[in-house]
Amino acid sequence: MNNKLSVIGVPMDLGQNRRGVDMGPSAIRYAGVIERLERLKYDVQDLGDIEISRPNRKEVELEDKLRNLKEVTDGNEKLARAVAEVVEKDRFPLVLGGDHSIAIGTIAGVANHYDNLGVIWYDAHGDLNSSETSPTGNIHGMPLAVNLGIGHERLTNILEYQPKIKPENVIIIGARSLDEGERELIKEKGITVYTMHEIDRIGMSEVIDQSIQYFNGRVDGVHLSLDLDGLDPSDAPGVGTPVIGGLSYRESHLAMEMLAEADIITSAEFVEVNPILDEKNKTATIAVGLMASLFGEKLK
Ligand code: HAR
Ligand code: MN
Ligand code: MN
Ligand code: MN
Repeated sequence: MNNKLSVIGVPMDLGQNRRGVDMGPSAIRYAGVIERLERLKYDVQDLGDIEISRPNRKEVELEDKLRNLKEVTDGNEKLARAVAEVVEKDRFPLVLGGDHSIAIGTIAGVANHYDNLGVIWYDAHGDLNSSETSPTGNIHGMPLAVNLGIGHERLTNILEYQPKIKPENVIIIGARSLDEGERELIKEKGITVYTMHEIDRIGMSEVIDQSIQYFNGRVDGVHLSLDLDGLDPSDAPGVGTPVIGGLSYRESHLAMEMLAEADIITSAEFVEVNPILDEKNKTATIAVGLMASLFGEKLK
């Protein structure tokens, strides 16, 4: 693992309609992320937060059926540039959300440094909607599609290249809430998905083993995009769109430890922590625990 980490916070809550997720980076810092990673002997640089401009209007605005398109685009452009700079300095970018729309910027900043970037999308949702299929107009339900080059041109073309990633290099883990259009896209593109059904049948250990094997020889880097709503709401209550029947803290912890052991993750983001909806910062604390495991913290 790269021993130099750069942490970037993204106080973004405009990709959906519940306020509070913009405080995610503060909650995660409060839960001790920097100190915890420093204890693991990393050179940790905290670059602070990307500035997200608030929409100057009273009512939410839909542009081309997309909520807050301008602000989400602008924020992601800034994030993409900041992340690209980190990668160019040979440091590991660790991005703290913020709603999941920020994966548009994170992956834009990372993907052009690789020929074949693999992506693990750890999430209850597929985030494969576009304005045509989205039931909500919320951009946080679209970032994986955008990274595949599907969606509004202003989003797909951030940093002026597209697509960012290939469908055969994506693995979704934890899915249990997929919209009709998302299912169709998964079929059409042949995207690998481990739904809760498969995870229950074969176990997380096998899921991660298979994922590591699948990526081996196929990709030259792996980005982990971890949406805390992939976890069950009993473990991670502080998220905007909780879905019951999710992954436990234990399964997630095991997944992170196995990824650490395999040493395949080259960039990561932890998103959708909403401290307003949380119980005593439990979700941010769990996020930090998962990050520590991902970066090699061991019990013995
Ligand atoms: N699929 C629904 C939509 O598009 C819900 C998306 C919820 N998204 C997240 N990201 N929290 O995973 O609106
Ligand atoms: Mn998501
Ligand atoms: Mn989700
Ligand atoms: Mn651990």
